[in-house]
Amino acid sequence: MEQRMRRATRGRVAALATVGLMLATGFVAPAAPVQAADTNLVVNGGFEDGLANWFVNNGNASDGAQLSATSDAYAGANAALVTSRTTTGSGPMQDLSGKVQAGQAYTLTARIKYENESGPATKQFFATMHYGGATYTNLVSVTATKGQWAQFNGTFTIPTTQSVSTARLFFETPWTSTPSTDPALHLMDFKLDDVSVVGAAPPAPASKTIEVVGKLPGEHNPLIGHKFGADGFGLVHDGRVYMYMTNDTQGYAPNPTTGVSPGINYGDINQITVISSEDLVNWTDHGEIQVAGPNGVAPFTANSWAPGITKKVVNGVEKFFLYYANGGGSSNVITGASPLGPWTSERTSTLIDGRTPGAEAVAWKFDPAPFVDDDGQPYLYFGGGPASTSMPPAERFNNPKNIRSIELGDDMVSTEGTAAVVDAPVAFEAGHVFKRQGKYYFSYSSHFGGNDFGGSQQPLPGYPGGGQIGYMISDGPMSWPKETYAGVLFPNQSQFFGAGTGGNNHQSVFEFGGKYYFTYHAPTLNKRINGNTTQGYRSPHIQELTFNPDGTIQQVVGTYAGVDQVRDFDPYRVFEAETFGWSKGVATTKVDGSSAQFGGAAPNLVVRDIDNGDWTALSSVNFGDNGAQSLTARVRALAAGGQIQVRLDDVNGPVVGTVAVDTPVGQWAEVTAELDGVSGVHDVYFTYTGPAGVDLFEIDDWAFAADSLDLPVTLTASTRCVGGKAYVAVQARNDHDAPVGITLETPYGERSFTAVAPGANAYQSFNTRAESVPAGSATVRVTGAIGGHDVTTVRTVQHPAGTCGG
Ligand SMILES: [Ca+2]
Ligand SMILES: [Ca+2]
Ligand SMILES: [Ca+2]
Repeated sequence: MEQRMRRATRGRVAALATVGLMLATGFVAPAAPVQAADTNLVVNGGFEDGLANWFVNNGNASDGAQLSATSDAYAGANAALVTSRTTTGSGPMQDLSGKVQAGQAYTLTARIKYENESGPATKQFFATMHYGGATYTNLVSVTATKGQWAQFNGTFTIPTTQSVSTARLFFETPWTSTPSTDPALHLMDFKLDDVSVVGAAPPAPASKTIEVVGKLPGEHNPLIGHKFGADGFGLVHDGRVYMYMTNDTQGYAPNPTTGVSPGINYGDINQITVISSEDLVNWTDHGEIQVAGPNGVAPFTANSWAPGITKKVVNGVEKFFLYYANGGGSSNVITGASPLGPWTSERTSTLIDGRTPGAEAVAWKFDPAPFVDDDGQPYLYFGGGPASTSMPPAERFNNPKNIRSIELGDDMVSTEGTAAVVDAPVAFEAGHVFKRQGKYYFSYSSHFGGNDFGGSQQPLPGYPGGGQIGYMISDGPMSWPKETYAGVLFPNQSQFFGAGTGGNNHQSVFEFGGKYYFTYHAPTLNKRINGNTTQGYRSPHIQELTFNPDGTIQQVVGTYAGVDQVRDFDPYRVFEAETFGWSKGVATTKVDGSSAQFGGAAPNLVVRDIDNGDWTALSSVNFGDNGAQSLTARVRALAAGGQIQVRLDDVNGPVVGTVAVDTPVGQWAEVTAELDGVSGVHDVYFTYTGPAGVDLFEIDDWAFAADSLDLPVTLTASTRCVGGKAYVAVQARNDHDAPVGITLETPYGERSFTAVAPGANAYQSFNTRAESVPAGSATVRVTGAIGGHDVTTVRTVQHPAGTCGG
């Protein structure tokens, strides 16, 4: 094997820096190494999917070529054709980073052909790996005869010392510095087909699962403990609160050994995380919306920070409009058919950018927050960052005039008119508006001060300090002079959560069930993972918002306790297993198919990374007076011997049922367990047990079944003779502790009774209009309520034959 170094014409320092970063996370074997079968690491090696997964080697700036599909294939319908090569290294490339491993041996095969008439009779080709920087290694070579398919077929072993965090396979001709002096010899076109690299399966990616209990039982902040989420924006719809958040988990990469992740990199974030709750304590994970980036809903945007959402009926259809910051330079919107999508982009360029009238001087055209007024007129608030340097430093700090309000079009995806200044004191970012009792409230995050102002500046008396949430009260949604400033709504979160929790914040306000709530973020989960050190990964929090009689707001105090649970959890339905009050050691992942609870348009997730000792829990579940009879779970066993224990009120509480996950490994199935003595209101812990060191199973959804609810009733039926006719007499005594309705049905007629009191009878004697009646039965329907549930009990009662005068 020949190894050589080349001069990288650019990017070497950056590439090496990346290698260093990746080294910290990439090289620790999974906890339970399994001898996996050899795997082909090349995707679309036969080019039957066209050029998918292939591109032209671009390791040096001078590299370049045209890559196309050709029907002149060695096998199948397609091969790749490379033309217009500018260097000997200019050839088809596929990225195998994260797949090949140091110290492993691989077998490489491929077919190659060249046909240029002016080319040599034979030509050597290399399959080469670019390990980043200037490190290239020729793996396998073949000498082809012009016009014939030649076969690469060889093995290579990656040295144990080789960094493979960047590993890109490509095909080339032998290197020469000035190939253009004889292009027919060095830069010929060639065709490639049937590429494979077979060897050990790729290593499992490092786990992102949060192993600590990040949300402590009994506490309601942070909202979730199994992932991060920042800049939360609350939307109330159809009895649920939806929280849309910047996906801080996207770049989270804890070192497998130290557990510490590199600091957050906002530039990595192009997804928005969605969770929802009907009680503000048990939150369902709806996963991430791939908003931006090449595979995003709006691929013309790169980032998706600081979401803001609202709903509006447009052309008779209720739609959901999700606004977000495309980095600092612009803002955009995507449209949802429901709060959970599906999502589409009605635009092909950003909504707010340097062309937006009135926004030209705004440094950061980000943090878009929508607001729809009672008359249906929509507005958007956005902006932030350092103010114009043309201002005197003190004014620049105190009244930067860097936030804007603008009218949205009726379609919600366009703006109208010119943006107006929001003159918020010491404003920096995170504008938001809500309306209460005819007044408009604008809140925002204040500047941290420092070097933006050519020296330290002091806020004017009454103005907010650094990194606080201030607010203003106005009579109009577009009128925000500095005089409308009303004070600090929320100090910096570090005041409440201590060391390591400072930094930026971003708030929203929503009304739910007659109360107002304030959302903010704090890196409290990050802090619980790493002690007092945090790396900037933020978590969503909620506190109640309380108003004074004059409409001003009482300053919010951040607590781990959070807000009260607004209603008990109803267990008697199918609900997603990715719904947690609290959890330990689990993660979630999106799966194909729709949600059993939220319907066909909604994404569905499952709970994964379930190890022995992990658990999930629900807060304040109401089983009713009659209680639960069974629990059914939809599960996929991943190992034999897994169990789900159902416990009440504590992770070590009494076991009231055990579900054996004894279904075939790898298949989704339903498992059920009988429950014993579960009634009333309890926290419910699902504790997971089984063999150590392996993932036990995944869970999709749960359903509790209530004890069969029967209304107690005592029935009698007899026959008698009146006036020469046979009668069937039916009597039903209400043995329930509340009034019930009773209907008595016979072939000879029926009669209904309402509100039959406890202990009272419903009685009717039905005339058969015959001298005799054969033995038969009557049907009795009893309707009433048990533990708040409407119940109908249907019973039958036999009567004997009867004859008059016989
Ligand atoms: Ca092929
Ligand atoms: Ca786990
Ligand atoms: Ca699910």
